[in-house]
Amino acid sequence: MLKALNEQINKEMYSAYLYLSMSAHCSHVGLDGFANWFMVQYQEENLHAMNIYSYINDQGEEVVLQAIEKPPSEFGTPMEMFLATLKHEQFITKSIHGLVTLALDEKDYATQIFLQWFVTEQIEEENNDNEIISKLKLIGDNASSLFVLDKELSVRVFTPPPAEE
Ligand code: OFO
Repeated sequence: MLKALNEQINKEMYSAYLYLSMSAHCSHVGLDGFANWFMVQYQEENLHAMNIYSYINDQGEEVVLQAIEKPPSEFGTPMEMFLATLKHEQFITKSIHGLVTLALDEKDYATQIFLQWFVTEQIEEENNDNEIISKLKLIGDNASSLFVLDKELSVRVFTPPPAEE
């Protein structure tokens, strides 16, 4: 279980890196709202990694970090970018479900409860991507509608969790 949790930290850090790279790309092509959305996503992924990091520490076990894979830097259209984001989140969902299965197999009930938050979070993450993909489908090649969506995505803010007592 510990090895799998340490591997999940790496997957979350890669997710952060991937979205940071997408944010950089969006800034470069002038889609500042999209860039903001991916920057918030980057912050959320860091938080996911740190949640697992803290859990391993709290259980008196050792966090062992691995190299983070280089993310792509070319992403194509906003639609291609969000399809890639959804695909990546589906991969993460599978990974989280694999962790839950392992926790149950090992009768590790504490970890199973800890992972529930991630199971719920993945529903929200995939839903967010699907909503944006639906909007991008409606927008098609219409540049002015794309800028309206860009404005909409510019208001997303990262909300850090309340500090623990
Ligand atoms: Fe995107 O939820 Fe973590 O990786």
